[in-house]
Amino acid sequence: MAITIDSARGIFPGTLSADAVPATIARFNQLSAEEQLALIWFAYTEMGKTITVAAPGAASMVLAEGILNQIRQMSPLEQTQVMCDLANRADTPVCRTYGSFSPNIKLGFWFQLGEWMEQGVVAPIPPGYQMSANASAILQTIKELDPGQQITVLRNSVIDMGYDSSKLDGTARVSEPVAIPQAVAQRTSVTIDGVTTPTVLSYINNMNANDFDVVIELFTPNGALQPPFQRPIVGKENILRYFREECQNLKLMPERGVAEAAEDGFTQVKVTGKVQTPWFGSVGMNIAWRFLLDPQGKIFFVAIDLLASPKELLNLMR
Ligand code: 45D
Repeated sequence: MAITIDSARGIFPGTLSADAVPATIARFNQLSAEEQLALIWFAYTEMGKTITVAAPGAASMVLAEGILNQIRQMSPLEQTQVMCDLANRADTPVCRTYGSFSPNIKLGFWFQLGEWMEQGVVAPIPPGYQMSANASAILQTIKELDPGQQITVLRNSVIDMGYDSSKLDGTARVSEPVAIPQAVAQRTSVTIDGVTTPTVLSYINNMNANDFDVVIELFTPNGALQPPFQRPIVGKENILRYFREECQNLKLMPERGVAEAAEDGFTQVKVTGKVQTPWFGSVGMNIAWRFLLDPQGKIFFVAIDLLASPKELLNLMR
């Protein structure tokens, strides 16, 4: 049977990903907009006690400045309405602008609103606000997740807000400028216990150097990359755009892995380790990479999974 992207998605089927993340998001999405905002507020402030979020770079803030200043000028009631519109994914000018933002700009936008809510510049969650039993239960679930899963729930809830960007054809996407790759002299190179596959090492080292033009050449023309909890992104052009928009300044810290022969001369490689996002330098997310390389050593498929637990870092079984 010929290898397809669909069949590739099933390699290393014993890999347990953090199903609690999509399950929690699904429960969150059932709440009213007002409850969603309150819940995220409480989750975010609670998390802020143990992990610190880094302020976004100036370059990305400039891109959100227009709607941020608009919101700042509004009455408290209007401000609350705008935030509810975002949670409701309504079709309004602000929601359309937000929908055109890349994930990092969306996060930067909320980071600023959060600061302003704290300072009282933007309508806060009313003091003494009582969440419904349902929302409280979801908050409790979030508090019990590990930090890597908590920040993923938070990120995914923010990304889904605003007007659906897939309906925004014709509107330019707004994303951070692409930084130049790290100078060769400053680069680091990883070692992975059990894996010496050059393509895999080159993938990790060049991702860490933001050298996406090199990373993309490791893929087959019809290759695919599957981010956590997402459908595969197919084809070099789409993957390169994704790298530029969403993968700058990540820190990939693989620890161990296995490489073994697969059918048709392909090789499958599973690597586990930690990844840090520039947003939360102190959080090491538990990650698996599941690569399927073609006979020439090019990446036909790679899935990135957020693992269910640290125990999964040791699971290298087929
Ligand atoms: O609604 O090899 C308020 C890939 C209240 C690439 C708020 C990868 C109201 C290939 C608090 C104001 C990328 C897949 C909201 C590897 C309200 C590859 C604000 C993996 C919303 C390894 C909330 C990368 C705020 C990974 C400000 C796994 C929330 C990256 C902020 C993971 C939340 C990155 C933030 C993650 C979350 C980043 C900043 C999970 C950031 C999360």
